[in-house]
Amino acid sequence: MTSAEADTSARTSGRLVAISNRTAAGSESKAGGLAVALWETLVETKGLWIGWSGRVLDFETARVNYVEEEGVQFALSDLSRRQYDGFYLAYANSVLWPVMHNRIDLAVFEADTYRNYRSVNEKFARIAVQEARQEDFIWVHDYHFFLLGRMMRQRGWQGRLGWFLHIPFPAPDAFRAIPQHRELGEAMCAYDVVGVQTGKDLYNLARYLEEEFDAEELPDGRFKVGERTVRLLHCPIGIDVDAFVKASTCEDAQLAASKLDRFLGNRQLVLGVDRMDYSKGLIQRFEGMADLFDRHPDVHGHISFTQIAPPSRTVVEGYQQLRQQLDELSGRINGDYGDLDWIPIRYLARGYDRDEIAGLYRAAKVCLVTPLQDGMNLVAKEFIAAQNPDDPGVLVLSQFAGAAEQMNEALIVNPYDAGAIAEAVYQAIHMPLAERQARWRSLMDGIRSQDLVWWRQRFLNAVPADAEVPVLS
Ligand code: ADQ
Repeated sequence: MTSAEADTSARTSGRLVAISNRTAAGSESKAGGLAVALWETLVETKGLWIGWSGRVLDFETARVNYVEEEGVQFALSDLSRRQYDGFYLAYANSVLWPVMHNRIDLAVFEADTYRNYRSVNEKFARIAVQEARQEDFIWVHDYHFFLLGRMMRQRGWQGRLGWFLHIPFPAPDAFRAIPQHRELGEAMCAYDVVGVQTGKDLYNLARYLEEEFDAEELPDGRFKVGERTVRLLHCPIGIDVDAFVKASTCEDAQLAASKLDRFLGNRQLVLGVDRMDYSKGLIQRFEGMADLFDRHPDVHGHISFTQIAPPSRTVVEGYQQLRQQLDELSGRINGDYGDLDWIPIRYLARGYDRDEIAGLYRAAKVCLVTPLQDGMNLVAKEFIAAQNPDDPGVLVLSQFAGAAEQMNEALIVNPYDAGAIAEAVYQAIHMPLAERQARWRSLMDGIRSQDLVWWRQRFLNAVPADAEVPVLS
């Protein structure tokens, strides 16, 4: 245990109580990003994880199902169809997600969906207050739960309460486009600590609170907002680096890489791995590749661009359209540039497991991570962790991914600029070994020193040991 960890466990005696929409209950390995970060502390403190069971029922229920795994308690609750549609699909993913990713044009504002958002926040606030003990530390996750902390306070919770936002906090005017922004903004201040991914998010959030609620920065760095004080923290999420290093050479990884090899022959692999989401910049990326084929005929037949993008949130408008656009665009590019013995773009609309993905990262000469807007983007970090130190690949990274604040040695591009993507890929495939190694080494040092445990500790250390008793209106 490092001294930072010892410090934290002393300050946070009591359990960790995590609250997130999805939990790791029942998943065989607790390997997904958030689960890795929280799991260790949950096991150590015999903690509690509260969230949605994953089930949607025809009726509303207040029932809580308890599951125990390795001493960790899960308190899970089902959602009714109306709650799932209104809270999850409509408000969280058709209002908050697009607005926070600067796509106000895609937001669908309908008054009654907010009612469901409130009711699901209320449901989990009630469960949290019922299950948590005064000495516990409650750590709420993501945009699904802006209101939950305030609702807990209103139900009498006086203990420590933190919230981490995994997605960007946009410029104040964009956030103001949400009709209920003041209620969301005020509710945020019921948390003792609000964590965001980047310095830019922190700047936007502080400005919003200053402009909207006359928030004042105190000498100790906390913000006074009305009767509350809240610590705003920039806390970039990292990955479990060793797990990815190990995964990249495991049997499943090698198997995936060798399957790919049969297809590639001696062509160089340019790889993209994303959830199919409009924030990930897939259309612009495909256009960037088309531009590369246009500008640089010498790469024809020598590289293969493979994009892995499993569909997500398929019933939300905007996502179906994206699928169709990608189908059309990849067809057009292959039609325009392909040859009897060369398919320029391979686009696989399905997911692969973590080990297989790690094997593909390691096989890639270039990885394209070009979101139009992204809280962090873990693919950028996973790609670096999975590289062969003797012959590392090159990361092409959007300036609008949160990860760009930490990963300067990547080739940073404007994801809207097809020409810039084209030239960055061209530069990457011609980059001399010594330069690739130097860039990779410093990127690897960075993701190692600010990994997943570092992120967790940074957040927990920011929580005041003696969180104040809140004043409620
Ligand atoms: P996401 O938007 O889901 O997360 P990201 O950070 O890229 O995005 O994480 C995706 C995870 O899913 C990665 O671990 C990746 O390996 C995996 N993944 C992606 N595509 C996959 C595929 N095709 N098949 C299999 N696995 C795939 C949100 C925010 C991000 C923030 C994270 C964590 O939007 O900005 O980095 O939370 O805070």
